[in-house]
Amino acid sequence: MLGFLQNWLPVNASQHGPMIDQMNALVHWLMLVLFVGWGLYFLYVLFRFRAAANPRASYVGAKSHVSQYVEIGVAVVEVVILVFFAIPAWAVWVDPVIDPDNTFEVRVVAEQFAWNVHYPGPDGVFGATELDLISPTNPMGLDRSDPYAVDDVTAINQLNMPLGADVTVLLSSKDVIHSFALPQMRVKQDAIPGLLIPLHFKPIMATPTEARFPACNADKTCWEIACAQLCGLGHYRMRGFYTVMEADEFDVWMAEQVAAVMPAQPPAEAADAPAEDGEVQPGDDGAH
Ligand SMILES: [Cu+2]
Repeated sequence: MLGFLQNWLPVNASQHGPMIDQMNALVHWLMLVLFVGWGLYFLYVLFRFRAAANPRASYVGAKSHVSQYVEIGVAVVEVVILVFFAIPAWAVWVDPVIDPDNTFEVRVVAEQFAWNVHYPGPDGVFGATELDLISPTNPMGLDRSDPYAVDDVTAINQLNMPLGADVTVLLSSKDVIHSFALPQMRVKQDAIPGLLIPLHFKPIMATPTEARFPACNADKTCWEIACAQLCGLGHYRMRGFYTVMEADEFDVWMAEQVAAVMPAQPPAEAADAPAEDGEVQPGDDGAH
């Protein structure tokens, strides 16, 4: 079944992905059994209670208690599945073990109809954001006067992340409910206004060149951030892209972004800056 489904599934590029696919295959098996079983039962009932053999309706109905016992049995099985399997599995899923030395945090804020991305920068702390500061040129409302915000990097519809890191996406929405879907990561989570929802996964495969924006459009190999929840008239064009980079490639890219947003340093401070940044961002050489 899994092999059959994989004809249509996108490539699996996250650590937990195989488990999702396995579950998907099990659910398909279950549905196949139910479909065939109920289909056969339907045909039996059509034949058994056909009008030609039953000219008068029966007003007595079934007298045996079999259906009652079957229903109780089904209820017991469902309680067991819920309490002993589903709830423990959910607890593991929402509270994953994260390697503290290898985390990568990013904020994603959905809006009609785009994905806003906010990286904390080399200091690892997200700068303050203010509703009043939101504008077309500052869709996150980032307050650059906050010391933590000076090195922050923002982007629209393009999310980059390092390979092999424990990624946490802090997801929220500005307006309506959207759904943040990364098919290759087997990740899908509603973005809900007023809530900050953490989402964990670990990319185990770098995005191949042919799947990187914009050349991927022609080959239909893009790794897309799809909005998986009908969110308004422009829902169809709420399309972002994401790229998993090798860790050193990501560091170089991030250093370039930070250099672009950091204000020009006065000469005295500029002398200190490369040494400070050099430890955090190995790819930062020559940026100042
Ligand atoms: Cu949307």
